[in-house]
Amino acid sequence: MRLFLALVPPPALRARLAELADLAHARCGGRRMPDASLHLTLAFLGEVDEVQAVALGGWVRSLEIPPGDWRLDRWGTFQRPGIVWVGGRHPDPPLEALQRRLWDELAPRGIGGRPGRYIPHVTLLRHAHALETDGLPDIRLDWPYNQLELIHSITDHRGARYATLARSGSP
Ligand code: 2AM
Repeated sequence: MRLFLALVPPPALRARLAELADLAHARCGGRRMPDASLHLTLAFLGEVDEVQAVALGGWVRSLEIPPGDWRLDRWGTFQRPGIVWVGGRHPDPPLEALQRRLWDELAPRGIGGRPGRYIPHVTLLRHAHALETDGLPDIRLDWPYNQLELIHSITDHRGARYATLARSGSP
């Protein structure tokens, strides 16, 4: 099972991100993320077996995460695989501390793959034809959060869809 830990946007923010995805798609093409799939990955865990997934679910439910507020105020792109995203202009210390804490707790649970550098981002497009974000509107959005989710990425011929396995602070 391919799993990751993520923040899921509150409904009003999801709607705003969806509008931005539409604008970006009109300009850059590619594959727009479905509204229901918009998220911020905190840690990509990769492939784990079912026993590990159950244990990770228990751990996630036991987590209390400090409430935070992430400012989204920039567009960005990754060359491969043609990702257009929105994220923060400045580093966000509480978000980075949360990401570090998660990896500190994942390592003893047998999960590797801690990234050298964490770039918090919300993917809006994949396989964009043009990685050009000039001309897209300025952004200033706030993402209040107090919960993270353990999510299963299920891939089939239609692409990936996501299923939440556990939420923090909800035993
Ligand atoms: P992306 O949006 O930048 O592609 C589910 O696939 C989530 O995990 C996505 O947010 C994706 O990031 C991220 N992800 C997928 N593969 C990854 C990898 N090898 N390393 C880090 N993050 C990855």
